[in-house]
Amino acid sequence: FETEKDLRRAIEHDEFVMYYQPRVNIETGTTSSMESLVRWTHPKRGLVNPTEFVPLAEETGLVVGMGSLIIDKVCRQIGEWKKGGQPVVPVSINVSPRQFTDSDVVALFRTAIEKYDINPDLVEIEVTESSMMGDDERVLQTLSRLQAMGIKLLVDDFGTGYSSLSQLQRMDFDVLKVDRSFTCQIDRTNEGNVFVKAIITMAHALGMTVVAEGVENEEQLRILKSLACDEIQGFYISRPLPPSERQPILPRYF
Ligand code: G
Ligand code: G
Ligand code: MN
Ligand code: NA
Repeated sequence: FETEKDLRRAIEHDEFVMYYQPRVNIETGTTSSMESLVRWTHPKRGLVNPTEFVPLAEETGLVVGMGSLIIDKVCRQIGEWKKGGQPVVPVSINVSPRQFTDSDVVALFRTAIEKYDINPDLVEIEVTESSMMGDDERVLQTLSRLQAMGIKLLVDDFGTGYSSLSQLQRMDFDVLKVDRSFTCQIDRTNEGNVFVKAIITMAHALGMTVVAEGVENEEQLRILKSLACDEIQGFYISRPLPPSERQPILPRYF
């Protein structure tokens, strides 16, 4: 449990580092993208996971300052990979609802993309439905502007309370990420498969790429393939890793 004061200091000193977890094409085993996931290098506690501080950051509004650091950090990392001469895959960034309402998120992305001289199609944004629940159209317009820049938009945690059908009617998302809670049912019950199948069919009809999150074993991979899922992410492929352990960044996993 972290205090607000602690978190405020973390932002001032930029105590955050990003880990990267690949998203893999289910047919070819090649990496299509990576999700960036924040970690806090706490001076006393060491590496702290986001489940322990992102909720407090969101409640207090500190997520806006933290999010600005993250956008810069991820774009800088993409620029470094690019300079390293390797082929680079796109990287997705989780953007909290308040980042859309309480900051000029278009300017943040534009500035970082120009600063590190990267192509906007190397940047993707993950949002949950709560980002889009405002009473005005501003968030939708902001998302459209980001998409017009060439940034792909992903619906995160689809199927949970935070992400559902109404969201898909309001925005042309590029990619749908099926929440882990569905994936962990598919190798156990036939009913689990039915839900995932329905989500995949709908997403494809809407022109979206489908990613299953939280894939932990081969059986899940096999079933997802039979259900025409496009991509998988999860411990079966790789845990999130820091850039130093992410070399080469474009392995073929199967
Ligand atoms: O990496 P982990 O599974 O512990 O992440 C837990 C939660 O924290 C996830 O819901 C994820 O969306 C959120 N999270 C991880 N990284 C970031 C980030 O960079 N920004 C924001 N806003 N949330 C993040
Ligand atoms: O909400 P979001 O999808 O952004 O959260 C991603 C989180 O899920 C990260 O914290 C990551 O560490 C975690 N995660 C990634 N792959 C797996 C997996 O295969 N199993 C489990 N249990 N968690 C995972
Ligand atoms: Mn995510
Ligand atoms: Na997710």
